[in-house]
Amino acid sequence: MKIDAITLREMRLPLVHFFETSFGRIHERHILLVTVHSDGPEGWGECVADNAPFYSSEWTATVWETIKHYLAPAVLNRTLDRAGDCASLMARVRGHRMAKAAIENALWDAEAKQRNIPLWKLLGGTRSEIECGVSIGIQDSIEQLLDKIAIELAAGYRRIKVKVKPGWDLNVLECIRSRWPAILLSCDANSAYTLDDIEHLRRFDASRLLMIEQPLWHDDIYCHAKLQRELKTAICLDESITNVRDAMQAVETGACRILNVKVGRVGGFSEAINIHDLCAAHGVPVWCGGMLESGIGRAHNIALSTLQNFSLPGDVSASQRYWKEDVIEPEVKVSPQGTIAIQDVPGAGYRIRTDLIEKLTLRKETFRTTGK
Ligand code: OSB
Ligand code: MG
Repeated sequence: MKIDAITLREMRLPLVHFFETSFGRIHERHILLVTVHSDGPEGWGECVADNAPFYSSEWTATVWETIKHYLAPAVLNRTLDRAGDCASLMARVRGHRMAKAAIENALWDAEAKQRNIPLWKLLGGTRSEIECGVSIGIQDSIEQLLDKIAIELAAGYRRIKVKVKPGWDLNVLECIRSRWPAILLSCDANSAYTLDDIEHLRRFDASRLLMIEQPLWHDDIYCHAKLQRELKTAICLDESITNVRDAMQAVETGACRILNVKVGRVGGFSEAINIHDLCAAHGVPVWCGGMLESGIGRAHNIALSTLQNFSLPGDVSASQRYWKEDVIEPEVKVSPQGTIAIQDVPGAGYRIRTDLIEKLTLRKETFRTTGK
């Protein structure tokens, strides 16, 4: 396919409920969307960067400028056999993985439609349904958190993950465990602890968690390996893994026993598949993380979750948990058994509500090279 133009837009989507992690509380998302225009059907991609550099150093402003000045020019007017080929065209730009992923994933979407096959099949997926978990933010009180968990369990979700931070951790986990002794339960610290907290973190073992996600620094692997040796609970890395070499280091040093794959964090589907394959070869299970995506990114996460070694429930849940109205049709629905059924339709499997997206758009720019 020949890439004729790229449209970048920013849309604002208010969350149904605020979302709080150890690094802060948000009430809405500013989401950048990429549309790739080629000689065939157009492709859509979502950038998972937030509008503040708290989860990662990338944020909406850096993504916008990087795509405009470097990534779009690197791929415009190029002809690609496979969407994944764009990675080498963009490799001169260091980092900026979330920006790169938005472009690469839009190309995968276009390629799947052009080949008239489902995106999940193009990615190498095999599942006909995926298992869903939920990520529940820090609440104003433990009672509110327990109420939320009860609602999600009644809806069928198969794994509950709660956000933790110093002061909102052991007490919370103990309350959850005493009320629900047998559920799959994990927690995510988003880097809220240090190695000085080893004794404290050891006490998490009593809650029999499936995993503790990213307890230490966002860019660390070495100290996680030290910590993992001291804990019974499996560590899962999220922030620290930005490419397949990070994954190799984490797996081979024993820094984690489970890995969270977020396609945006690792620079696109190709690298996500590389990490999936590496972990499969080492017998390390992975699951698909979420970044409060709109339906466009959510559909991509669903497709990725169909790969064989995505063997634990992901943070892939129903549209209505996040948005009053999603930008895709039908919106993502989860069955009473806590699963999403995979559709056998070409592309990402959902219709994009361009009228609604237009209404939510704050700014929009189309890049093309002229005169060639
Ligand atoms: O660490 O997994 C995380 C949301 C924003 C930033 C980081 C994380 C999260 C989540 C939400 O946990 C997962 C979801 O999309 O529901
Ligand atoms: Mg996480």
